[in-house]
Amino acid sequence: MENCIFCKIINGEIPSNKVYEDEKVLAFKDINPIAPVHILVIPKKHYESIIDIQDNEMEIVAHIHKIINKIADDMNFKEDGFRIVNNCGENAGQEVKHIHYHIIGGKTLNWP
Ligand code: IU
Repeated sequence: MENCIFCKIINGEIPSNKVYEDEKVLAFKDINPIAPVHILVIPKKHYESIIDIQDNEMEIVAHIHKIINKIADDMNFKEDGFRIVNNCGENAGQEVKHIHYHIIGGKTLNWP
């Protein structure tokens, strides 16, 4: 989508520190990490948020979670734990309007 920064990262117009890529998703390091490990997982197809993903397209969400599981394994997070965050819309403080799942870990995390 034009003017979407994450679409530009997917297209290679803007560089990123890639962690994983396949035909449906891209995972890359967050440019402003809030923990020792902070990775974003995004679908290559542009959706603003989960609200825009139709019932018959939910397979992509399962795929994203499968890749999150793989990355958690690669990072040795499965014993210590980690956090998955998906900010959806204004009240959640979603800044980038291309759905993304944060993988945050490598330290004890406070909540909220
Ligand atoms: P949020 O869930 O929309 O609040 O998070 C957006 C994240 O995208 C945030 O952690 C930014 O640091 C991150 N990010 C990035 O990694 N690369 C970019 O070019 C931009 C934002 I703009």
